[in-house]
Amino acid sequence: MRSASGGKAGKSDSVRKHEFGCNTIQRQQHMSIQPTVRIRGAEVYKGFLSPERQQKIVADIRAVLRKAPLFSPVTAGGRRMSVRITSAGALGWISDRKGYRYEPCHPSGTLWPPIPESVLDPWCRILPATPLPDSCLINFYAPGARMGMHQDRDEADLRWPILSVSLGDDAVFRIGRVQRGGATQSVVLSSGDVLVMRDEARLAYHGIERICPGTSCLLRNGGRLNLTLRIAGNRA
Ligand SMILES: O=C(O)CCC(=O)C(=O)O
Ligand SMILES: [Mn+2]
Repeated sequence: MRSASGGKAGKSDSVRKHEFGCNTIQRQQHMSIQPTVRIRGAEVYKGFLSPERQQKIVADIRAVLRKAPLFSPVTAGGRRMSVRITSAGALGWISDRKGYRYEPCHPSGTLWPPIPESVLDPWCRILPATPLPDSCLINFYAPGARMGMHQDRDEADLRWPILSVSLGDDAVFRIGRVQRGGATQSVVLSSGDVLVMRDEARLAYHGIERICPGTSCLLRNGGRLNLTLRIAGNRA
């Protein structure tokens, strides 16, 4: 029995070596990171970033903010948003009286700083086969700030995923359907959680109902930072 299967085992061992040693697609599938929970198709990776990685990202984002300070955007209708924003990368999202769009420069006229490597790390680990993002929108929520239900649809190609990193105080994230209105579901996003919206969830309406002050001591003065990595421009 042993020797009979030994001969066969020798052959299948080499097949297995080929499958897991040489076939990149199978290796990626075999090793892919699985979400903790899915909500309306969006993937939530709870506790994905260790406290050390979170601290490194915050330090790197503080350096970005020194070059590209947070600002309070207004909508085309003239309503001031409660979140303050800025960006890193080749393109940054802005909103003003002319509407929503991506721009190569901060409103001060300087180019957005590059996206720090520490921020790219979760993208590379969760989405290894996807080209690198060219935009990182940085949202800062002080207590009381929120973000209304919306779709992310200002990017040139809406098929690419969006990956969002939560840092600091907890937030109640709400997600509905691709059509406006109807039932929604919510999940609490805590510091270090990563959320990915792709495939059927890519165009789902979503928003931040509220943040929960005092739930994290990552940020010296409290509040919540959210980083969304996007492929905003055209990719060949
Ligand atoms: O703060 C969040 O978790 C969501 C942010 C968001 O949806 C956006 O910036 O488009
Ligand atoms: Mn969004």
